[in-house]
Amino acid sequence: MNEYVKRVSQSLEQKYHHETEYLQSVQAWLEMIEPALCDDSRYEKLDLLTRMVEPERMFTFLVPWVDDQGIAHTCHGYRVQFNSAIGPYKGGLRFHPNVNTSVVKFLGFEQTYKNALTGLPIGGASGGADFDPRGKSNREIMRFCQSFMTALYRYMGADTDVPAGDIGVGSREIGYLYGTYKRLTGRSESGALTGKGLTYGGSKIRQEAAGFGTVYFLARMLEHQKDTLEGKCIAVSGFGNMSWGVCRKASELGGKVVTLSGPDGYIYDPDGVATQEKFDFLLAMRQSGDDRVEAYADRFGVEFYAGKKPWEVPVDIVIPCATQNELDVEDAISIVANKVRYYVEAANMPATATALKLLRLTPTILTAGSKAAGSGGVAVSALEMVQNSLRYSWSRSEVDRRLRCIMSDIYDASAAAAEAYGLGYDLIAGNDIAAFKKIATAMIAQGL
Ligand code: 2IT
Repeated sequence: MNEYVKRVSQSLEQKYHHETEYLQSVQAWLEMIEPALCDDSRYEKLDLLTRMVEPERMFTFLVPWVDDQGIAHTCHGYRVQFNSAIGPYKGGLRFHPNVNTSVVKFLGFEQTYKNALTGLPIGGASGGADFDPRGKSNREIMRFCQSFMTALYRYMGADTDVPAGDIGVGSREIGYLYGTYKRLTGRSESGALTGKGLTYGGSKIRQEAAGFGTVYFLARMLEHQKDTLEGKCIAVSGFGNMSWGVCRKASELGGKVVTLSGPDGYIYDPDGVATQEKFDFLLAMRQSGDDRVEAYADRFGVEFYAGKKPWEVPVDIVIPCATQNELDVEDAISIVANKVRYYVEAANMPATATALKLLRLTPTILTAGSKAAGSGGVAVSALEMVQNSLRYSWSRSEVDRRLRCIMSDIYDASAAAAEAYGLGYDLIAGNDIAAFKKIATAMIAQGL
């Protein structure tokens, strides 16, 4: 291993040994970008790596709120402003009980490199709270969002830091957050948050973008193999926004998503999640706040496997859409045994380090990482910011066309960088190297 990489990695490990997700994501990336380090002696001279793997700024705040029974609760809120080399901080807010400094730092780190290749001027950020939206009433959600925003509003803004949704934060939460931001600042600053509703500055296709983007990226991988989605079976995890978009676009292109999952287990639908009724049911299931996928099996009379993960199902394509580390080495072994041909990450860091290594090193499986394939959501967020600054709104087909071009460009940049560094068709390394070089160039140009 390169001496400089080793030093940076060891120093992080000493300082942040308890932040496992953050270390896992940074260490995997350091391994990927190593071949590009000898390109420019300034990377080391300016200690660029340290400044690229640690957040420029981060803060935590308390979020007190009162439930419907009048009982007070105190949650912990976070915002990580990771990197501003190429634009204002940009990234989602996650409301989930497992949110902590390690999770928001790993998300902010991945977001920085995900955003870099969209071709739009956005830096990287992430944040959220250890609030559990499960089973909460609408009024409780609103009060929580209002309290959260009173703590965050003075540190964000269209040219500073632009939050959006993530797990547990959808259009309803963005509405309450935006409404509170507007009251606190007295300004209709639509570019301060993305994922807004269509009646007050949101972009068409934003809701679909995460899943559509992943399938557009996958379509380029299939094309490279002179193959198509027609007749392919896909295993998907989760049943949120990302999964919903993947099901819709995959079925439009002739593929069939046969699994969905939740914390309770997974469902297997041999006919595919492929009708409007099923798409709508996913949204209703999500809105119920129950976080159980069994409801799908009850509704459509398909099998439900309690406590199991969908990776045991033999399919052509695997697309993890749920959350970090949802796929471990045993899952990877069954994916290999099932002769899966494409492994495309939609969620952030869905595989453990060993599981990903195993999948990448299996020559019959083509792999793509979430910093490339999972960037459709933030790409359309950036297009939402463009439309807000124009005080204009593009048509669905216009936004969709731009999203498809962006995903295609990310694919090309990843494949080209892999090729240039003699890494063959390693899209994950290619994507990390291309994004690294873009941010490094911007940071060097702007001085220390
Ligand atoms: O992981 C992601 O890209 C997001 N949660 C969306 C971030 C954004 O700013 O739209």
